[in-house]
Amino acid sequence: MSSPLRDPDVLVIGAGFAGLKAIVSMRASGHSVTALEAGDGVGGVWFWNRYPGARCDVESYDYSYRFSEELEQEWRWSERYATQPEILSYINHVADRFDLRDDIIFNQKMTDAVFNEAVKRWEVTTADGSQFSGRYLIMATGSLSAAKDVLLPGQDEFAGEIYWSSRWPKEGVDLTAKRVGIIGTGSSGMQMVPVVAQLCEHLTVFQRTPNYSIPAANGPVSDEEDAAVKASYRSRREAARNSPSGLNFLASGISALEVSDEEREAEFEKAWARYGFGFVLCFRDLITDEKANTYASDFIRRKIGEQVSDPEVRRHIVPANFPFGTKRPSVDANYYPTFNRPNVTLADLRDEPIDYLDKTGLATTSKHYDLDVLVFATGFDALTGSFLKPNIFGRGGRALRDHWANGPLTYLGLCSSGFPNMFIIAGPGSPSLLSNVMMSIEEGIDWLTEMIMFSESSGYAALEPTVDAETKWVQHVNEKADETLYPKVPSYYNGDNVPGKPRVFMPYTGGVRGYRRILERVAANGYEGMVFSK
Ligand code: N01
Repeated sequence: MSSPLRDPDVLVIGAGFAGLKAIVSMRASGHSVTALEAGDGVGGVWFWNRYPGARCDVESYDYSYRFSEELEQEWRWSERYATQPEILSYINHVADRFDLRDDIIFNQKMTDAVFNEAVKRWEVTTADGSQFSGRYLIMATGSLSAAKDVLLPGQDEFAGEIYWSSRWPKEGVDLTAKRVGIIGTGSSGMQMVPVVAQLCEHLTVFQRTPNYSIPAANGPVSDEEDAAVKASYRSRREAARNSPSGLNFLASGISALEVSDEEREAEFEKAWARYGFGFVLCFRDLITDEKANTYASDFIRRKIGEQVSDPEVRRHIVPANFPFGTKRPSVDANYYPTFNRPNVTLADLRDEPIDYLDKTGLATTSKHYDLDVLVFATGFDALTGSFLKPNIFGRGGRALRDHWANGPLTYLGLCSSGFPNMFIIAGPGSPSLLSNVMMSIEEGIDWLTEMIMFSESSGYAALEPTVDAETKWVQHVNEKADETLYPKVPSYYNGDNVPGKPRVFMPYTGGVRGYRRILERVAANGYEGMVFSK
């Protein structure tokens, strides 16, 4: 095994799904590559988010690499929705199978990246002071990897244990006979609650905004199902590539408004029973038309209510006042019935906001909850956090933080003007979090690799988007978003969950297929919007 280069052609930051794919593609295109990874193993979010119940809410066969048919054929998923340990095993398998560790340096958290214009190289410093450089910098740092900072009054006083879902200890946590509190009811909280409730003595769930969730309908994958997927994997991947979301669901072409009540109800029942996250696609206008969405929201509220026996809990837990899907919905396994257990309490923070923590627990404005363990499942500085936490300086010493002060500015969600040879994977302005992110990662990196090859074969040393192309792309992202209900609702898509963050809708809503067509057109036109320099 050779040691990774300190000054390769390409520096990749992160060794999660995107970082590993970047190594594979950069090697294949003849580049030397080194990935710097903050953790001591591969996996990115799947390395850190080891909380009880963590699993993927995209189907395993779709949430996996498509770059190697051999890999597709040899890996055997055990469940429709894979658990975090299974996904981490898969990522480790990929790293081993393709000898990717040869090009990864672990325990290296990037703190600074500076573009040296004289030599046209990115100079990177990590937390322990180590220095690296690369002609290209690929930020494969993830859209949901920078945990949101939440500090409650008196947090230091609490004598119990505090954990974060996004940094769960590798060695696990013994919750037996403990009084546990979980703050947050997004996907992480909702996945954790049913599992933790079975492990601990008592669980209190501190909920601020009740969200919508669809049942996962998870289950083991039979040998017959596995064989069937593997026999037609290419067509499955093609269908996903040509869908709006990159999931294995084709969007319905039918409006929820143009069918009878009975037909609509039947379609909702079908989606509820099987589609999971794909519920959003069961009619074409659930995210664009308020009336269509109201039908879906009412249906889901009814279904949620039916799972909860206590009318008082039901009153608090059924989401209201915002349309289904506009804030990222969850896909759950037994979340709502968990509140029928005698050892589970729901605390509604809209009625009783958190006041402070003290030695023995958490006080809301109306009650003190005695706790041994407090878990923060409070989410992420989504889409921009992992790019803006490090100090990144582009041409003329301009900070990315300043360039993005009023919201992220990208061309195609892949690069930013003034930051030559720096590329971001599944970043703001790409379908990213509105898609099967595995699809967006692979498509984005394939396209970038082609563009780099084009640039080099034409004798160029640096490339970046023009200001004009970037401005028009951001405008287009906003216009597409304005055709939907997304911008109307507080969510992390809009930056609303982080105090002080500019309110801008960040992902691209034009769909995986629509986005790819734009990428193809840009490439066919000689990478219009990019400026290449010798
Ligand atoms: O984070 P979230 P998450 N006081 O931001 C609450 C992906 N994911 O880690 O809505 C009290 O969704 C906050 O309340 P509110 C998936 O894309 C995927 O759960 O802001 N409460 C909310 O309830 C997901 O969408 C999988 O009012 C506070 C919760 O904390 C994304 O990651 C699995 C608070 C945060 O929810 C993020 O999910 C897990 C405060 N100060 C996650 N601050 C897969 O299956 C926040 N909250 C692939």
